[in-house]
Parts: sequence; C-alpha cells; structure tokens
Amino acid sequence: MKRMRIAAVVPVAALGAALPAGAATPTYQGTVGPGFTIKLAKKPRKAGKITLVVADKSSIHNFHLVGPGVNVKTSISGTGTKRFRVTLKKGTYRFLCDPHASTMRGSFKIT
Ligand SMILES: [Cu+2]
Repeated sequence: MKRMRIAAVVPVAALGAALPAGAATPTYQGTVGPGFTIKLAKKPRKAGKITLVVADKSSIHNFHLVGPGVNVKTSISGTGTKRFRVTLKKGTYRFLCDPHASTMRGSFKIT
C-alpha cells in the first residue's frame, strides 16, 4: 500500500491567485439617478476583467468610468441598463456624471 503524502498547507493568498481559468467574471453594479446621485454598490479592489452593469435612471445624467486603460460611459440623454466588460489595472479609477462632475463622482483603487 502506497503511503499518502500530506500536502503542505497552502497560504490563503496563493489560493486567491489560483482561481480556475473559467471562473466567472465578477459583476459590479453602478447606478446614476434618480436625483443627483451616482454610486457603485461595491467597489472593485483587484486587477482583472469585470463586468460593469450600469443602471442609468436619468435623462440628464450619465455614468462615466475612467482610469488606466478604461474609458466607458452611458449617454446623458439615454436611460436604461448598459453592460461594459473592462479590464482593470493597478491605479485609481473615477466614476462621474459628466455634466455634474463636481458633485456627482466617486473613485476606487486597484492595488
Ligand atoms: Cu449629472
């Protein structure tokens, strides 16, 4: 009978890096409007592909995400749900409403 070798304990950080290739792309939900509001329900932290789903609920606002390698936006007059597949890299990303960028904005950092 063969002897079983006990695998070494794998550090938690290594597990995170060893996700299967077919792992689902994480989805993040952005919303603009109603009223003068813009938000991202949960902020991404890690580099990699994501799907950004934006609910644009206003015909006077848009949702614009800009940062390293990314520049996507919904139209100001348009409304509805839009999906963007983007690849995040290290750095700071800002999301804003272009006509009201001084007040309707937020950011997140990929480290
Ligand atoms: Cu606006």
